Amino acid sequence: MEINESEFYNRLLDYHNLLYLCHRNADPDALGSAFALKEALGGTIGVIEGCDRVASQIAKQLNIDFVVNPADDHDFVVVVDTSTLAQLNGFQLKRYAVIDHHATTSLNINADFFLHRNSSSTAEIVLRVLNLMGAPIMRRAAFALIAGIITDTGNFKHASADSFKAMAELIELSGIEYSEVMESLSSLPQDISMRIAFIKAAQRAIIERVEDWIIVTSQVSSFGGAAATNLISIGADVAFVASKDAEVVKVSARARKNAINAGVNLARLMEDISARFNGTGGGHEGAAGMDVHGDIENILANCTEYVRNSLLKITCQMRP
Ligand SMILES: [Mn+2]
Repeated sequence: MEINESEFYNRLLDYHNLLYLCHRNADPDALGSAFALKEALGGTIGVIEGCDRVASQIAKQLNIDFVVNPADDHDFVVVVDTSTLAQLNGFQLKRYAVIDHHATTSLNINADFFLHRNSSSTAEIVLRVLNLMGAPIMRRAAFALIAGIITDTGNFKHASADSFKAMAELIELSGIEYSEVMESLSSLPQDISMRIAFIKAAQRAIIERVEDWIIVTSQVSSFGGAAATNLISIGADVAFVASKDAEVVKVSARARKNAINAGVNLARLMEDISARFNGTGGGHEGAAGMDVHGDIENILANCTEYVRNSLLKITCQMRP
């Protein structure tokens, strides 16, 4: 049965031993929504398999307790931010409710009741429930809900007016600085050797400008793929990062979408160049790699030259 926000919490008040169940690899929207509900109504948070990287970081920072693969010994289960049973890895649901924002929610069919809204995040629905309850929203719950909204809207790329309103309200209520949450959601790796690899890749970068395109090559001893992605994020259109592993030269490449649209195809590039340097390579248009043999500078110079030709060919064709 479909119900509204105020009915949702009124019904939940009847149960004592609630389990808020998040989908497998729970994201900040699932975990944050479950946590805010738990703080208001009591109960236990359960996640299937575990949390994703960002949700784990939030849980650690806010001291959120959750049970991985919980036992089915609760009076009632509230399935949070989950649209299909498959996302629960076969968890045996008996009496349960659903709170969710996904377009298709097959779990609703057998639920005792469900609250469904087409919002950009479950966190926004939870905020409305808590407001109607008159429940105080404490700092940790607000932080978790803010994190859920930011991640589910893709840093507000897919945000609605309601997402901004919810954010403004949460910030106002809690006094949390927006930048604090952004900091914890930062994509910067925690691993120090990976951060060093990123900085070294930037420090050793050789920059080649082809008209308005920037091609970057660099070398690190490990984390080449992640370092290439990072070079793209700081401004390269196409990046190649090489690492030498005994006699094998490993090259990882990444390209921005606009470079792909302009004719760069890294999968083909890796196949062609690896054939010249006695190795194998392939992947996707925008992300590829190869294991080859030869002089590392010469290999990278070949990569740059190949991209230059791909880009210039397209540019020439487009001229009248
Ligand atoms: Mn969600």
